[in-house]
Amino acid sequence: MIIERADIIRVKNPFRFPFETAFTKFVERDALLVKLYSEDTAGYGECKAFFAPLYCPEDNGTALHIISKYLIPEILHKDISGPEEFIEKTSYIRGNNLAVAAVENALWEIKRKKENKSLKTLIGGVYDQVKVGVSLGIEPTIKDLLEKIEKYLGEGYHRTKIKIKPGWDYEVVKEVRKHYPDITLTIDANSAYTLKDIDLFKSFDEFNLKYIEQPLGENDIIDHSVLQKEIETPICLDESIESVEDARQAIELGSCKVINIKSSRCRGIVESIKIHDLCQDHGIPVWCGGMTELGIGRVQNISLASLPNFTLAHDIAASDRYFDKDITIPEVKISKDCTIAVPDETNGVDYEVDEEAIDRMMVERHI
Ligand code: OSB
Ligand code: MG
Repeated sequence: MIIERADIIRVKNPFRFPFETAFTKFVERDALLVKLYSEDTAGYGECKAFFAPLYCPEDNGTALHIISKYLIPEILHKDISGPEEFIEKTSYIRGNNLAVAAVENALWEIKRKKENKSLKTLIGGVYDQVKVGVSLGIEPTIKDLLEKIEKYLGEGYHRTKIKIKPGWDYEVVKEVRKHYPDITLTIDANSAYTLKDIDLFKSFDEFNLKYIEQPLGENDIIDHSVLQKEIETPICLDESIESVEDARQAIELGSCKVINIKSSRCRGIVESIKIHDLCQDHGIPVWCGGMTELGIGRVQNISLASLPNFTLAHDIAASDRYFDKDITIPEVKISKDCTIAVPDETNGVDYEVDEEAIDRMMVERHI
């Protein structure tokens, strides 16, 4: 495929409600979109970086720099066979996984359109539907959180994840468990703790959590392996896993029993499939993480989650979990049993990019 043109579009889409994590309170999705044109098709990739380097070292500014200075010149007016070759050609670029993944994701879109296949078919997905959970932020009060939980349980979400941070942890989880003794419950610390907090993590064992997501340092696998040996509850790594090598080391050290795969954090779908396969070989279940993405990223996540070892509920909520208006037609909706249908050639499920919505949300365009 020859890439004839590349646009980078920055959009802002307000959240319906603020979403607070251990590292910041989000009020909107500020995102870069990469649009690649090839002959009569175009494909979008959504960059999952945020407005500041809070979740990982990248932000929208670094991603814009890396995409425009290094990544687009590797493909513009060049004949490239597809996402795998792009990943190979750009392997000299250290880190900057969110930037690389945005371009890689756009190349997958072009590839699937040219071959008239779904992403699910291209990557070997097996599920027709994927099960979804909800990630709930830190709220002003426990009462507010309980109301949110009630709302999303009412919508049928299969797993409830609550964000924790120092000062919003044990008592909150205890109260939630008291009200909902039987729901599938998980917590996500986004790296807000250290091994000094080991007693806190031991105390969570009484709550029968499905897993505890990323309790310790964002690059750490050593302390996590110590912690995992001290607690019953499985640890799920998020931030710490950026490559199949990270996953191999974490599995060998016993640093986790579950992994959350975000294709963005892992440099794209090519590397994510390798992580998925490795985890499958080692009996480590995976699920698809979220970055409060817009519809373009959301829809790709649905397809990625159709791989066989994605057996736990995903952070792929409906578009209306975050937004009044999303950028796909149709928007992502959940069915009554709280699953989302995976687009493929046979079921007629397909999403288009809503160019008008993008135009309305656009704040910058780089051509
Ligand atoms: O750690 O999983 C995370 C959102 C932003 C950054 C990191 C995380 C999250 C979420 C929300 O938990 C997941 C979603 O609904 O997209
Ligand atoms: Mg997480």
